[in-house]
Amino acid sequence: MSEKKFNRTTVTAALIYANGPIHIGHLAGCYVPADVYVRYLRAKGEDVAFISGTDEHGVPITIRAQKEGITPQEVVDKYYTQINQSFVDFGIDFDIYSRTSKPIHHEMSQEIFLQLYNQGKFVEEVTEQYYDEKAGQFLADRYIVGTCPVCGNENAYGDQCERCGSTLSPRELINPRSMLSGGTPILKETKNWNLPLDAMQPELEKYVASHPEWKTNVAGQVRSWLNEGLKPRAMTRDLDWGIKVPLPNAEGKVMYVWFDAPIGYITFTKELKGDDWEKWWKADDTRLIHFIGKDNIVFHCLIFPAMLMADGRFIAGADNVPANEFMNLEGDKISTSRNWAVWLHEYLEDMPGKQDVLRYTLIANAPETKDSEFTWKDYQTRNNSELVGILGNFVNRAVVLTEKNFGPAVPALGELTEADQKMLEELALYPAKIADSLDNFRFREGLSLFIEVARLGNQYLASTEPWKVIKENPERAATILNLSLQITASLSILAEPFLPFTATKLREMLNLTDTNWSKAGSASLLPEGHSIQNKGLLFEKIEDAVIEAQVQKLLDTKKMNELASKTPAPQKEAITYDDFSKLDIRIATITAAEAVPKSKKLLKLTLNTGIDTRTVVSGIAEHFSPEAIIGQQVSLLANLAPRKMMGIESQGMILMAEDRDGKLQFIRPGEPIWNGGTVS
Ligand code: B3M
Ligand code: ZN
Repeated sequence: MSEKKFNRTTVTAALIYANGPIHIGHLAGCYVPADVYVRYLRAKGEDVAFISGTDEHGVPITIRAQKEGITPQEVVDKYYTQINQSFVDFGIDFDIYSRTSKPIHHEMSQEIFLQLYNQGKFVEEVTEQYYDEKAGQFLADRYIVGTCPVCGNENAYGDQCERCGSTLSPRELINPRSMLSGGTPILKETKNWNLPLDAMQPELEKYVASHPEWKTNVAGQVRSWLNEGLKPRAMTRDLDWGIKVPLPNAEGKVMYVWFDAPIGYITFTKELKGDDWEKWWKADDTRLIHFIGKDNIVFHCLIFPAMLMADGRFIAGADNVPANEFMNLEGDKISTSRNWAVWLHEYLEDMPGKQDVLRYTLIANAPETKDSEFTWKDYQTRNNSELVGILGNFVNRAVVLTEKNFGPAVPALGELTEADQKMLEELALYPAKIADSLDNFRFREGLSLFIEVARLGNQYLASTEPWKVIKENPERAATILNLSLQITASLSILAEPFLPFTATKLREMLNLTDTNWSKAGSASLLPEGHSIQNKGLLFEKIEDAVIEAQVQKLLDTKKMNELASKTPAPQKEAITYDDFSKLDIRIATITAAEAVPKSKKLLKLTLNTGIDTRTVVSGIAEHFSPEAIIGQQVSLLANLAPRKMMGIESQGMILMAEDRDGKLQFIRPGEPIWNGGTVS
């Protein structure tokens, strides 16, 4: 940690693209740790601004618009609303959650762009860029895909390979193809404004070297970038969705989304703080912390600092960027396109009131040093054995035993035993230990220390047994329960960063108003006679059926994905209308059905065809039981020449559709129609 004295902290959480909902990977990687940290700073009474919002420019937005058949503006409106609501419901307590499409942000971005331009910080360059002639458009970033030169992934984007994490430029892709037309692009000249990161490398090296405290996964990535040698990077694009480049000779140019997006942090601070905003970005005694996922490291540790340095009016780069690795889900990478995710809005609907359970699981498994894994089974175990079994159990016993024996008030504290003293000494150490974990962005460790406090409470109750002592020595029982409630009061303060809903409930139960972090660990948070109120269990056991339903949802997704990856058979040779009109296809009803002896596959069906009653032998015995299909309508190819199967003459053929699994279904009218009705 650097020795500088700070008086306020600007905490940012990544501006996620407003092109899809939030999932647990986003939460575990960025938003939950940011919220834990901010709640902790607030609990210490520090001055903090917690800034986030949606990134509403860039190719990810326009590609989504094309997919959904709506305008980019409609895309960002839809997803901003959804994302914002999920965060509110989940309790991520931003001071502001804004959007980069707002006019104030366009102004701020243009102002900063011009500041760089006027100071001669950009290098203008005419280069050949990929261009899709069919679409009449340059192919920036994600509009171009091809084979990754690093790992061979055939679907790497023009700006990044999602498989190996390499940051790319379109010209590095092998076999590039356009996302717009699928065709091979041509090269065409265009002018762009570059930030000469190569020239800025010494300055950036110095900046990075001044932060030896950065997490190893972050420092490692930054190091490897610097070792490779930074290259100039274009800060403009030939697109029509984005912030217009504010120069006279820049028709059809917008800012690179990674130029304007981080400026969003500054804009939103201004929106939040009004005239008082500048000190949050300019003062020496302001600390800047960016929470992000690992795919955004280079932008926050090198490119944005380079922009700020080039501008010259701001803090030149964050003090820390505690980026996380990725969280996987049930053995597979989380993926929006494969729908392999636990979506926050769905979770909130499926598991009402269980925000803290998810937070707990995500923090306990946070991908702080390496990729981690979310499984529903682990979620259930953490809830049932840790939240219910340890935390909930302790608090419930302390409160219920007190109420039962002494009424809803804190009982008197008598003389302390050696064991009491020892417990209190231990308790007193925890707030500083947890603070040390949180100060150093070790949230998993902080959480497990927090649970140790509840464990300490359970051990204290188990060794002092107030439920037995009460009979002979009510005064002693009063002391034990007084101290148990003091532990509970500490828990209510220490829970705030990790489990905010639970912390609120605890504070209400204990009527506790002064919840500054410095008060935690004290033996005298609750005076004798202070009224308390049981508000019921903190956590409920989660049953197997609930977990199985979630697992089933994922299994269904897996199945859908497998099916989607199979391709339908190619089209057959062309036929004439006359060929087709020779077929006599009509609707008939199955009036009887029976198995064909000695055949696994065949059923003998009797059909009412409207013109006659006839027998058809059909190879569907493995898909349908005879009883189940009597009365059903089917399509019959009626004029297929009769042929014998297993000694039975079949007079026609029933039309079936086969799904990707090879399962058969009848082709039949949506509503019952008359037998004999023709299909043409
Ligand atoms: N929108 C990437 C993302 O959503 C990007 C982050 C911007 S942070 C300034 O993952
Ligand atoms: Zn790759």
